[in-house]
Amino acid sequence: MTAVSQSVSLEVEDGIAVITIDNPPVNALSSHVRDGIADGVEQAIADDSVTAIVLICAGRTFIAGADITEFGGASKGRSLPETQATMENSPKPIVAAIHGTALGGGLETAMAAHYRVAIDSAEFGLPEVKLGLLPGAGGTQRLPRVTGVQKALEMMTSGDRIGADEALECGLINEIVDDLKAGAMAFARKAVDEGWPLVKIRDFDEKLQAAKDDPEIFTRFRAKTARKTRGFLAPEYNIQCIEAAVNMPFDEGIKFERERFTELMNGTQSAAQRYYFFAERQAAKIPDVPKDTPQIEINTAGIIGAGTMGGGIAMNFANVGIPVIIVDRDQASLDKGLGVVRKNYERSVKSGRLTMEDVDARMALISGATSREALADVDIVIEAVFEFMDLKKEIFADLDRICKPGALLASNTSALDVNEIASATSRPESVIGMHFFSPANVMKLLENVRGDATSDTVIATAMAVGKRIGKIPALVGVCQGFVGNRILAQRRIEADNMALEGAPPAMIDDVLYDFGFPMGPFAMSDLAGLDIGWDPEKSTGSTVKELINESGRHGQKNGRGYYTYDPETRAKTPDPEVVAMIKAFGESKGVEQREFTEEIILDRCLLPMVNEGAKILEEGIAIRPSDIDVIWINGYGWPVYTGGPMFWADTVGLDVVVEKIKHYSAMLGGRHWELSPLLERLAAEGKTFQSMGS
Ligand code: 3H9
Repeated sequence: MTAVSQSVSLEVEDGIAVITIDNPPVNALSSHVRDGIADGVEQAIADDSVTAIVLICAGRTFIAGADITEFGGASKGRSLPETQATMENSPKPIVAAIHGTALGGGLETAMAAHYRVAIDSAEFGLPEVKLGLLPGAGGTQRLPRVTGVQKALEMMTSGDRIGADEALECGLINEIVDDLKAGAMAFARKAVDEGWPLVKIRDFDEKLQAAKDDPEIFTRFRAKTARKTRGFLAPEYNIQCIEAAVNMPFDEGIKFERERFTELMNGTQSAAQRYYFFAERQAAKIPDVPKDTPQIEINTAGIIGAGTMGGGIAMNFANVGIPVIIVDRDQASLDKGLGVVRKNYERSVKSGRLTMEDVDARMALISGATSREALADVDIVIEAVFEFMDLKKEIFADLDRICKPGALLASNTSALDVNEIASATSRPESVIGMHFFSPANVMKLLENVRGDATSDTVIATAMAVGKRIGKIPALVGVCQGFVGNRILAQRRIEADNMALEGAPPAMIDDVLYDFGFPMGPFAMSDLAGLDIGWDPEKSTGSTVKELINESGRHGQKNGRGYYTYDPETRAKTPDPEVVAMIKAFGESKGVEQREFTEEIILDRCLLPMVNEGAKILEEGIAIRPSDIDVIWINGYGWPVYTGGPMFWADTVGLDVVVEKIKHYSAMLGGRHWELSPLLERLAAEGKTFQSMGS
């Protein structure tokens, strides 16, 4: 084996040159990989004993894309298109041998080979859209030529992967092999022996014809995905590039792709999304809990409470094959809870995401019990009952008696003191908060809450099990509301204050919707139910909440809240009576009525969140600013293309943020406007949250 570059080697076996890329962890296309591939191909072409070339990767995966850490830096060595041209123009056939994930630039490299083979577990995708980008090395022009326009649209705007079977069916790969290297070499030999042509995807035009005949395909696709892609530039640019593939010759399409790619790469959305990519991975790292900390082996789980949360949490475990026991007080509650779980799964059958067999297999993993004694042998218990401290303490005392030593005991509390819950046991080191977000089977965020005594093993296990069940875990400390809800509460205070000062709730909601949130605070309250925590017996019209509930408005559930809801379509219309009711209440309390602009509303909603985030960092409740962003993006719908509250504040400029907070503090007062010393210091030093490192 000869080294071609620091990460690429070449070996000739029986007339086949095998070029191996070994650039851990994911064989990203660093400059030495791009140079190594091109040099390796050139050496193989020059070697008369070589008849064909196989491109393969060592380690866990085929090339997973461009090296994202190189983005924004000075370009070094050959560009990926140059390397691809060397491959595509090779007079000897090149076979890409794929395992793991061929993603982004990795798939684009494979598409510049003449043939592709893969093992059956391999996956393929162009996930650039998730980084606010589009495939910038010919992917937008080659993929639709292979898969047809509809599939390319789906793959490139979602960034989702397809499996080897689907790739074979649509022509993205030529064969599925059992033994990757031997299979690829045999394929290459056959290509030579049988004189197969040097296939260049750039020359395929057949599969573009359907879209040429039906140009409306793009209009329909845009309409269908508009809601999901709202605010994002990258999905629209991906679509435009596929349109270019249909309407322009290949080389012009490549030029169009390059221009659009460069524009996205230099824009703030992609900067935010690339930042988020690393932030999510960083959140998994706990500075004082080493990577090799021993973990509890999780083979079985128990959930206390068969309500919406409990059922949703149980689904996460069943989805990855972990048997789970749900405990509730009586059979009727259990039956009801399990019925909801089944209905949720059946909805996935209707949408084509699961088969009926999948549902049966998952339901078979979920059992019910009416006694907590059933949890004696499980490895992890997650309590998901109402937020009453006394009830939680009673449950944890019982779990302490019942559960085997070493079991992880978690509470799904969204605000209560995990230390107090742990104090009900003789093993506080085993207790941790695991705060799931509703609906728990859908929402990605998991706030793991470490108590004072929580052991490293329990923390490491909660983080790992979170990842295993498909969540994005972030570790936080104990305080009222933890990170997510504590910040949410600040936004709520200001939203309510603005409503009392005369800003219509719908105006406030619209500003946040336009910023990129899925909905504003008032629409969110209507969805959750306005009567949560409202007691009709004790209601005296002394708060806006009481007034609204007393008027018979309880939110979406009865079609009337801050908005009125169409019973058929659920479409919402602002309710002028509510606006008047809140305004009159404000005036009766002597609240000064003000004029509002979009900028003022946005400032008053978002700046207290940033300020609170800074206080959370000062107190050590969050490990790093980027964890706060991960929490807000995954738990509360903060638009990822602005990077989360802390990244967004950096882009606004912390000096501007501080100045505005001081202005509002002087004008409005209130604890949430008291400037965080950390924020003030960073601004004074001309620094950013990102400069705090991690
Ligand atoms: C692109 O290709 C643009 C082209 O079209 C244009 C070219 C001109 N670069 O996720 P993991 C690191 S855009 C650098 O925990 P997993 C990651 O940070 C790219 N580093 O593992 C982590 O580091 P650490 C299109 C990367 O097994 C470590 O690898 N491609 C890259 O759960 C392990 O990662 C993508 O967007 C990278 N490209 O998942 C694919 N990728 O250990 C992005 C990963 O220090 N990558 N790292 O925290 C992924 O989706 C997942 O990493 C993958 C593995 C599925 C591959």
